[in-house]
Amino acid sequence: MERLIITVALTGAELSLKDTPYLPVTPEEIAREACSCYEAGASIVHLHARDNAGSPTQNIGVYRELIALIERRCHPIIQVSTGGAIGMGAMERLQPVELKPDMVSLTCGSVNFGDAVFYNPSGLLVEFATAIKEHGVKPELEIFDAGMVANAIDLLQKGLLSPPLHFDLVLGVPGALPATLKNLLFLVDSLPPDSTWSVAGIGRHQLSMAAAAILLGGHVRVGLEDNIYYRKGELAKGNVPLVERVVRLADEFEREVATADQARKILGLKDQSPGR
Ligand code: KMH
Ligand code: ZN
Repeated sequence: MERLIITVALTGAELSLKDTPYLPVTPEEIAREACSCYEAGASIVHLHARDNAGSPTQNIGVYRELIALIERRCHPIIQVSTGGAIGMGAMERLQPVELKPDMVSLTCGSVNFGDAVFYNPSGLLVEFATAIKEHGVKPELEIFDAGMVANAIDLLQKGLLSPPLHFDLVLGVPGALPATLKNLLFLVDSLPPDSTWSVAGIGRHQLSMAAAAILLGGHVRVGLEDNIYYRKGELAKGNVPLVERVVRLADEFEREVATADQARKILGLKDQSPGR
């Protein structure tokens, strides 16, 4: 089996220190956490930036500072969110693509997100995919619900995505596709041939979905953005314990963990991001 790529989603945009005191918030904290996770075995860091007040921001300057702080210490694959936070406008969300990070996330459709709606209509998808392609960045296609795979294939057929595609199957968001093995298998079966994929189980499903992906030959995303607990009733003391647990699981199943360089090869990324 291919080596296992571990992505860590460090902080997200929907959580605050009220949810967990272990959330990295300032650029310095996020950068330190990113490199601790890299040392622990994560090869991709999925980034959301925060402003001085700790609120989510897609400001290009804040992302520039955050990426520079990380790259001063360590060299993971940098994946910037274009999802931003619920309620942000399209142009606001798209800003950091101009930094030409190694990867950006691209959610492939609208979806209920608890009581809110994460708004990604087809026109926005075309606009985002066009900008991502023009900047030469590899998208990670975020799939929260089954119909989103069809939307991704539509973008592929429009020539806005370059195969092989990389998907992140996000299962267990309240209002979206539940995190079951059947749903995971169904999604994996519906991906275009030669695609790579990871799974992000939300909340208590993070561990079971990670184990399934290790066994199925997929890749794994963990981190506080998706799950703040280590086990029932016990907060994870940061992202590192969540990454370390996946490394231990992979070791038990004799699946080797990819370094960032090996992950770059698996994903077809250039050695170093251009333009930064
Ligand atoms: N914050 C969520 C609304 C992404 O990073 O691309 C969406 C999100 C997805 O976090
Ligand atoms: Zn995100």
